[in-house]
Amino acid sequence: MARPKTIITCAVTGAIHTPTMSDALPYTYDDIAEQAVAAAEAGASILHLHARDPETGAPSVDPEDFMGFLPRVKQATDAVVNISTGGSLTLSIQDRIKPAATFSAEMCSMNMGSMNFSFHPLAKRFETWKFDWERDYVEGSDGNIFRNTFRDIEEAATTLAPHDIKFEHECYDVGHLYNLKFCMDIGLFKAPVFIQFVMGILGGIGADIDNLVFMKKTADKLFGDTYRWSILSAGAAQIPMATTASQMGGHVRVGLEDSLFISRGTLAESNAQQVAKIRRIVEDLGSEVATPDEAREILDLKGGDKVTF
Ligand code: KMH
Ligand code: ZN
Repeated sequence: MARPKTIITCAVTGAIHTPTMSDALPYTYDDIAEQAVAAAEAGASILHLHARDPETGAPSVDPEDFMGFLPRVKQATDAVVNISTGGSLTLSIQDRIKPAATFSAEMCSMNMGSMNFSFHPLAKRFETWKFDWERDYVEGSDGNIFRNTFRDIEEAATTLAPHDIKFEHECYDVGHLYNLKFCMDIGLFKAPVFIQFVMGILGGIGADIDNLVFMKKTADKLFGDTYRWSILSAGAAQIPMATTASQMGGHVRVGLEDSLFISRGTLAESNAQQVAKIRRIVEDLGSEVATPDEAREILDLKGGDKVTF
């Protein structure tokens, strides 16, 4: 039997937990558009996109900032655009879901639980900062809660339901899988769901193989064969965990949002470099990478002609 194709998602911009300390991380409209297109050309069939203020690099949920790059991405590639609803740790769910609703995206993220989501240890690594807001934001993350209550999730799900958007259910720990199951049981989300196992965030489950197997076994128990899954791991674990997951039948997410590195201690030059690396590994290990249209079929997406940008 042919092995199922692997969908590569690239999270190009980041914003929630990615300071701009690597010059490779895009924050202007031009750079975001160029890196997104290059990532698609390298083999990413889904582009997970955040916006940033093009002057300050700060996280933005202003639809105008998305308009700086979305039409260009759409024109230059047929990749699926997945708009973040994570925004930043300090924004309300109402503000965070505005871009996905405004542009009736094919996909958007849906964070499946409230949690500590901290990157304050990063503050110790830098002496100088590119932008004024970054030190306080990074240092202060030990006092923030990434708020995604059941009420928030319900509000996001019901507001976005008329747009027929496929959710990337971001599950940062085993309990989030149970949250998703509960939300499905009360009718907020329909099978088959697409689950992103998020590993290695301080506040969530650690990025190791035992934990991946546990997440997968729990998802099997809760959702049977009515789900698709992918993995993202923060920092140095990004490519090693994606490699393992791809061998277990999972899809993979890479991108500068979750790791600024291409290998231990070496900064990545671009998003496309990370995509090319995981693509090479997946193909060397005997799987094929899904095209955007194959990703649409696997995930049952509404189609790139149904978005409003
Ligand atoms: N970077 C991930 C760990 C979102 O955009 O909604 C979190 C994320 C959340 O992707
Ligand atoms: Zn994101």
